[in-house]
Amino acid sequence: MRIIRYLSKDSRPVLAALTSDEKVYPLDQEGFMELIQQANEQNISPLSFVKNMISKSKPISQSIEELSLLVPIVAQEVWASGVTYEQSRDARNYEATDGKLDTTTFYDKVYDAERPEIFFKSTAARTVGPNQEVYIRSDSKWQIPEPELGLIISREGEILGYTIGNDMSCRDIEGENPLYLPQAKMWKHSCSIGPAILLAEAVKDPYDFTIICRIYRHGNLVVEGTASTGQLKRKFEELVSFLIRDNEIFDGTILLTGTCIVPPNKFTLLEGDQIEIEIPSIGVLKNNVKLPNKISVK
Ligand code: DO4
Ligand code: MG
Repeated sequence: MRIIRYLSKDSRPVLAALTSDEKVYPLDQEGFMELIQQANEQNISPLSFVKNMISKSKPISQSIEELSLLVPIVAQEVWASGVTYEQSRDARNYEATDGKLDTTTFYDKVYDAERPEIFFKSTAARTVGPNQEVYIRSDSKWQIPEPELGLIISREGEILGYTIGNDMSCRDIEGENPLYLPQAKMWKHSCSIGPAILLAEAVKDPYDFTIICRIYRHGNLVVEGTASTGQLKRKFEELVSFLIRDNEIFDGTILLTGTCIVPPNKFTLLEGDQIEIEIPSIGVLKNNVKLPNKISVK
């Protein structure tokens, strides 16, 4: 069972359940966390709560493709884990050593350390949903999408659901100096989330998600990669426990779990590219790339 949000004909956001046969049932709740709270109040699981509600209603006539989808949860904060996959460690080493790979780095260290890398990625205002534009920076020449599984977590750190995230990143800015990480990771429209939240209860093995990334330029497929959350070095609970340690997070915080697909080193995103990130049981997150008002950097 998945949860989505879409814009009604009269431009109101609607929360809805999306069943495995792709039927859409509007729900009464305003948002995902309200649904979780009401299920808790009734002492039943979110999945049973949603099943009860849709058993008493009818699906809408439109298909999911016909809907104007919104970000499935308006998360006040999005956090992200880094260097949780070998592929990311190797790519970070490549950019940090100017492609020479002649020395070990702090990326090797963090990959093996007990403490994971966790950084602040986005706020609700910077985050976009399905079919909205993600932006590239005007002062970077090496930009990529980072396709990642996202965890939706409660303030206590319970994993409530899974979604797809794009941690847009600038390889040259981060490679120049790790202290530039916030600029390499966070700017307007640098994070995309969606199209749905898969309820955690509906997932047998979260280490068995396939993640696929496709990038199209002028309609041609120019990058394609596939990976599995089975390649993750850490456990999701471990990442969450470090995020909430001595910290206070909001209900419905998103934690991205790191990238395991890196486009070829020569590749950079350009305005007009189309990014698709697919996790088959969740959906396909599609975003076009835009270079907003270019400002000249001296
Ligand atoms: O160290 C930088 C962040 C890496 C990252 O975002 C990732 O591995 O997904
Ligand atoms: Mg990342």
